[in-house]
Amino acid sequence: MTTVGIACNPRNVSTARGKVPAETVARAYVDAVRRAGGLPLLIPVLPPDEADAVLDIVDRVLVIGGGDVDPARYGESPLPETGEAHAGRDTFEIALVQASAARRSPLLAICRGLQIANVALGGSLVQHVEGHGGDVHHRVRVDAGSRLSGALGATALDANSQHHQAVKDVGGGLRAVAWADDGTIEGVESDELPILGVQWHPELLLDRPEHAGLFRWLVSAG
Ligand SMILES: [Mn+2]
Repeated sequence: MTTVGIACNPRNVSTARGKVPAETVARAYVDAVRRAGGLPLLIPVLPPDEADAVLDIVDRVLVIGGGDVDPARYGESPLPETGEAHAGRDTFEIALVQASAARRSPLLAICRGLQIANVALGGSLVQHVEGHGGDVHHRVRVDAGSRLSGALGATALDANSQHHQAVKDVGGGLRAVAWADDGTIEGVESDELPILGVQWHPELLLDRPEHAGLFRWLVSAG
């Protein structure tokens, strides 16, 4: 069975003992991997030099949503709209993306996952975009002939939108392959590496085959 390591979102959660730090993954990601035939394994935030040991165990990686990446990671100062970063998560996920790339191990990056993957490969982010937060839906146009359109089985689709940041300059080896009508980059991939990144949340849209196709790609690619 293909194992998919899902990088956790570290958060403080309320318990009977008050707030405690926890490693979290929304159940929708777990179900999405299982429905695609994969075995999901949750990966906590670890020291970056342990990313390689994780990849000795899991066949591929899913990097999920969450808070903003520290703009210092791409050489900018934070704007007022930018949220506080989790340094440990940024550091570990950058190492996980770079280690996956070094091994040419398949990687699916969703929302913040796309943003951290782009930064890990040398790209930068728009720190605030209007009109993509809340839970609006918008059309996405996908480059015909791209790996992303192959995984989706579509070159145009309706996507949800729960982000306020987006890709600015694409990282080395990546290229933009999907856009909203306002020009916001909604998907990236690489010609050399088995990486797909999308800015929307396909795990919440599994009743539609195009979105489920992204998880089928993750489980079966390579
Ligand atoms: Mn959007």
